[in-house]
This record gives sequence, C-alpha cells and structure tokens, in this order.
Amino acid sequence: MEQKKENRKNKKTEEFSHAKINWYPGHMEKARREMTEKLKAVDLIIELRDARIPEASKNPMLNEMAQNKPRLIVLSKIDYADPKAVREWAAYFKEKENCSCIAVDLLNDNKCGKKIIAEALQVTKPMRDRQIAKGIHPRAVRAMACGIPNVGKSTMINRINGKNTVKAADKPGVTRSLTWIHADPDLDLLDTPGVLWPKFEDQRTGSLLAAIGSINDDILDQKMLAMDTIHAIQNLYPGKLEEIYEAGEVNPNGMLKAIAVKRHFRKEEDALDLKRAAQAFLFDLRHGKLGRLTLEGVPHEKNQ
Ligand SMILES: Nc1nc2c(ncn2[C@@H]2O[C@H](COP(=O)(O)OP(=O)(O)OP(=O)(O)O)[C@@H](O)[C@H]2O)c(=O)[nH]1
Ligand SMILES: [Mg+2]
Repeated sequence: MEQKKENRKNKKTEEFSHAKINWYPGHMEKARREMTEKLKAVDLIIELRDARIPEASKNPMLNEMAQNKPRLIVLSKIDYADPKAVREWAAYFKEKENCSCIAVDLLNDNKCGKKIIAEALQVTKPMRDRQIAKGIHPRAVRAMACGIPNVGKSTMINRINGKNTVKAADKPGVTRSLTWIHADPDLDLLDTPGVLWPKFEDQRTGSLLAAIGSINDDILDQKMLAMDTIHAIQNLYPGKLEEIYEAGEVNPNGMLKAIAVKRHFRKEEDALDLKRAAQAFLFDLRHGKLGRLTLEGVPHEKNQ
C-alpha cells in the first residue's frame, strides 16, 4: 500500500518535471480577439518585450494579427538587463525584423516617455505626411501597446501620460480590459491585457517567461524552474551565482542548497528548505538582485 502511494507520488513528480509550461487562460483568448478587432482603428503597434529575454518574449501570434501595421519594439526593464546584450538585440531587431527598436528603463528614466513618443512619431511619419499633403492637420497617432504579461505596458502608458492612469503591478495578468488613454497630444495609447499563446514552441521559452515572472506562479513547480534558470545562468555567466551565493562549483540543486544554507532556510528536523531557496532565487532574479542579466544571446550566425 505504502509502496503504491510512493510510486504514484513519484510518477506525479516525474510527469510534472516533463510537463510543458503553458498558460493561456480564457481571458487571454478573449483579449486576443478584442485586440484583433481594435487593430482596424490603430496606426501603430508598440510591442513591448523584456530586455532580459528579447526573443522568448516575442509573441508569435502578433505577426498574423498585426498584418502590415507599422511596428515599434520597446525593450523594457533595461535596468535589469545586460547592456551589451541589449545593444546587440536592438541592432538585431532593426536589421532582421526591419522594425524600429528602443530600449528603456520605464521605472527610473523619467525621460523615456518623450523618447517613446518621438520614436512613435518617427515610425508613423509617412502616414502623418500623407495627411499633411491632403491639407489635414495630423491627428494624434493611435497606438496599441501589447506584449506578454508583466512586461510594463501599463507602466509605459503611465510614463507617457505623466500620471498613474492605468493600474500597473508586479504580477502577471493585472490589466484585464482594453482601454484607450489620450496619453499625449500626439499619441493615443490602447492598454491591453498581457497575452501569451496557446503552445510554446519549446520548454525553454516557457521556462524563460516563467523565470522573469510573466507566468502565474501558482501553476509552476518553482524548484524545477529555479534549477532550469540556475543552469542557464551558469552557462551564460560562469561564476556569477557562485560568487553571489558564496557557493563552490555546484550543480543547480547544489546551488539551491547553498542558498538555503546562506539564508538559513530550514524545515523541521533541520533539513534544508529548497522550495524556499528556489522562491528566494526567483525573487532575486526578478528584482535585479543578481546584477544585470540577459538570458538569451543574439543568434550567432545572424550576428555576423
Ligand atoms: N525595473 C523595472 N521595472 C519595470 C519596468 N517597467 C515596468 N516595470 C515593473 O514591472 C511590473 C509590471 O508592470 P505593468 O506595467 O503592470 O506590466 P503590464 O505589461 O501592464 O502587465 P499586465 O497588465 O499584467 O500584462 C511593475 O511592477 C512595474 O513597476 C522597467 O523598465 N524596469
Ligand atoms: Mg497592464
């Protein structure tokens, strides 16, 4: 009986460890439909991506939805990202996706609103020039702010508007409806809910999105996620975590143990609390406490 129970428990853990992370609740599908409808009234798409995962935070459904609308990529949270990698990604998107791209710190840079407005006007200049040629005074550009959950869409709108008009908070899924904001005399902005897509192309994409906090933590095995992410950081930034957490040369599980020892996370009977260590590690990563990191590099062959 006990053995059977144990087997079932192991099977569950095993199934979970190979399960794909996916988060596509009904409100996202609803938002996707509403965004597609609203696109007719939109001159420009401002797509926010997280500067720590510039490729994994790209919504593959957007190309299909956006058709030929002008597009501006805003790489957010550069205060948490590796400056060299951000420069490389911005150049890559300009070249490969033929898109304007601007990298910003929406939280601390109070000039970034003006920079985004200037870029939005630049991207839509042909449209505005056509209006002027017809003798029409160009109206405010209508832009849809879209992107994955928790990337900073609402924060960007508040920055441009100069006040806290829409709700922004440090968890995914805060915005639930589409709202137009007359954010600047030259720019109307549509705030939209963060949207993911029904199936991630690979497990890595899901892990990266979860690592930066764009997926509801309630559906995640945080210990597994932390170990995946530790592994990725150990490859990209050798020695960095070892130094921060005062660990020797250890594997991801050993790193969690080192964190638990350093922070005195213990359960009953003095065993190390690795779940709490995983949560602490993810918190540190998500709040820039591990320094400025970008978790994926520009594809090498395309970077020549
Ligand atoms: N450090 C830093 N934090 C940022 C930046 N941009 C946004 N944030 C923070 O990220 C969190 C999420 O911001 P939101 O504006 O609510 O993100 P959102 O994309 O609207 O999220 P949803 O509505 O849930 O899809 C908030 O705690 C913001 O303060 C940035 O450039 N740097
Ligand atoms: Mg929002």
